[in-house]
Amino acid sequence: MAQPIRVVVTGAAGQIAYSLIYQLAKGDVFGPNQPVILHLLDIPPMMGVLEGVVMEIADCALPLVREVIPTADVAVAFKDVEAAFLVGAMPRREGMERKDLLSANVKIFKVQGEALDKYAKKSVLVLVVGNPANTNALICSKYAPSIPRENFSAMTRLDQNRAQAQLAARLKVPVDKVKNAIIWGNHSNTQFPDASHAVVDVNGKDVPVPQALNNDPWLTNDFVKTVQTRGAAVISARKMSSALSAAKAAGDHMKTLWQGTTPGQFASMAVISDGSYGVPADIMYSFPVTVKDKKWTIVQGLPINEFARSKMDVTAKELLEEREEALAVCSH
Ligand code: NAX
Repeated sequence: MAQPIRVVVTGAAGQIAYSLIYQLAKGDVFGPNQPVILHLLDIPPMMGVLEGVVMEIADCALPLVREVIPTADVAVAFKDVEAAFLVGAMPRREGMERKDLLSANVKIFKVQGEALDKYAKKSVLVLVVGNPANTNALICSKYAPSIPRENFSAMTRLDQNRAQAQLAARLKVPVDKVKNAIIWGNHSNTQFPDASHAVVDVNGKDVPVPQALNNDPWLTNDFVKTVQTRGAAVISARKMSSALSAAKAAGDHMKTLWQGTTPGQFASMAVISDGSYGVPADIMYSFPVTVKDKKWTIVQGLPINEFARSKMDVTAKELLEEREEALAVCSH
């Protein structure tokens, strides 16, 4: 059996963490032979709730869990961690502008970046889930200069999973028959869910999704809108934001980083832009990537038509604006 690894989950008393921790504890993400020491960070008023989560982890009687460390102290939470799920953030309250949310949350990610820099393993893989996820990841990485920027990513896997599920339903096939749907850009409603490179397995042969759907105009209309606004649709139905599916996506994302992509498949994640596809550099932009040996590479050479170009530019522009606002907040 391998040595245990230390994994931190922030926002550990919250609703996404409640589903995520179970996946980590039973070996879905780091593998069935990888023991874990769970570091659970939340804010001081949530320590009582967190104690209940710790009790439940014990009551799951899962053999891979070697220790659980609940804390409100970033120095304890980030000490020697090899994987970090940064889920905790302030939720958007009624009447709150996007700008207010951004300024409250980027400060959290500045503090956590500094703590990662000081206490975590230099090889730590950091996944940011808390919103605005892309910009939080950028800020976090800027304040952790001793950790490679490539180790930071933000989650658009939930959007990818939503896209894949929508395509599978339209094609009337099981969801695992569809692959390579792409999310470009920001995890916000400017994101561009792109089905033009997706393929569907028909009797063991990969067929482009646009061909299988006869270039259905749905692909550039309702499909895009449905995926962009799916989070709001869940909130309106459930009166709470996506949690089970968000936790599943966070597990999928980290599993991809830890264990790599399957040959012939790519995954979408927001990573630091190097200018690929004409996207401005130095923003955390969601691209299709392949992963090998815990390192991602942006998939190159996909043809981009005029429709895609305009959608990709809109979401890049939003990320540039968020970056300016976030840097201004952090500098005072
Ligand atoms: P909850 O409000 O249930 O939980 C958040 C937890 O974070 C709370 O327990 C809170 O006390 C804690 N927290 C706040 N500040 C903290 C800090 N400085 N350090 C540590 N913990 C802190 O929210 P939940 O539904 O779990 O959502 C968490 C975040 O995920 C939100 O920002 C949400 O917007 C974001 N999401 C991101 C998604 C994505 O695809 N990237 C999708 C799902 C989700 O909406």
